[in-house]
Amino acid sequence: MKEKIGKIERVEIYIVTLPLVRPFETSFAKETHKEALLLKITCSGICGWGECVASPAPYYSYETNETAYHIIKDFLVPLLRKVKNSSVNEVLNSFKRIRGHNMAKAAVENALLDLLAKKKGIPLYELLGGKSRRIMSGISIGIKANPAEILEIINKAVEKKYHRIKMKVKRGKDIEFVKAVRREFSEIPLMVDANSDYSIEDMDNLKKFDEFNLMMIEQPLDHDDIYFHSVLQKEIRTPICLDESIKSLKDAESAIHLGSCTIINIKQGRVGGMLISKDLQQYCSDHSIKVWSGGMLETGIGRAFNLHLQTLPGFNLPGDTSETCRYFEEDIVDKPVVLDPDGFITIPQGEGIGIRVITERLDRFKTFYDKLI
Ligand code: OSB
Ligand code: MG
Repeated sequence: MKEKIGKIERVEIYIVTLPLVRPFETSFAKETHKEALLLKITCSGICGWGECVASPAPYYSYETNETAYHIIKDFLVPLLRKVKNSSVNEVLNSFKRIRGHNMAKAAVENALLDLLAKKKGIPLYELLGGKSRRIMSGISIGIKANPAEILEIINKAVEKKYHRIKMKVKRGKDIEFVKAVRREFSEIPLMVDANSDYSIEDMDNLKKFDEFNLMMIEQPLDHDDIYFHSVLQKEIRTPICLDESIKSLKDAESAIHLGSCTIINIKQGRVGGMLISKDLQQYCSDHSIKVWSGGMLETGIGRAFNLHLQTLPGFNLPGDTSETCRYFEEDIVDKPVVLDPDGFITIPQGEGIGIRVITERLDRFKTFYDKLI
């Protein structure tokens, strides 16, 4: 991205809190609301939007919306203030001095890319070098009290033609639950996500997943582990997909060289943005590692970034991209994500991310606001 950004006129932060249609439970938390930090950057009267994928609590990653606010306000925005004739790449390079905090950095990068695409009058996927194509869909089902509840959700998803089903598992809510699903749905593309609930001592239990013909098991071991996943992958047939453990290109290189996984869940927020995601996808392609785009229960803004990302070559597995109505009754954007009759999702075609924020809803769901420039 060599294009100059121009003088930044305004940077605003909103935190919105949206009720979830149903609580979302993982091995680490049960969420009833989505709290999202949104960033709006205005330049020559054009505004770009970004969404930070952090949560209020540091259970998925150490970042929270509060730490993201701190990093954006006290470190990233001061660097943005210096921008007069810099390109997006130069700005992102200046961010490298700040260690970690990928989610905060990604939110700023998101807004700059949306802004740049709008300035050029092109959709974001075109700016990224992606192709206009419909993308595949997939749902992520939270942990439920019993298998019957999961079966009911899968029934509806199959009717809607979702391309794959992911179910969350944790110790004690795993093998029997998957067995019950496979009994009813012997053929559906199915995978599980453990969000780091197991340790290498659980090897014997993890081997039991092998009989269910799963597409993959996502992040079985520690959130920052790479080595023990390589030990596990040698013992189980089910392909391992890493999520939490991959926060940079270097992590991916280590994991691939060690044989810790054959699939990577690329969440653009977790790895620090769309551009690094593109590099990561290319690196994985070069090393025969499959990738797909994960999700973080994003509002329509973050969801749009995930959609555009998946137009890049290499995103050939269905990800965690599902319809807005599975999460929110009212989103803050004008175009909810909906499935076509064959289960595919059409990319918004306007300039930038291709969707607009509904001001009235932003105001109604806003729980915090600050003007940083
Ligand atoms: O591990 O992929 C995950 C949601 C929040 C935090 C972590 C994860 C998830 C999901 C949901 O699985 C994905 C989505 O539907 O947005
Ligand atoms: Mg995951």
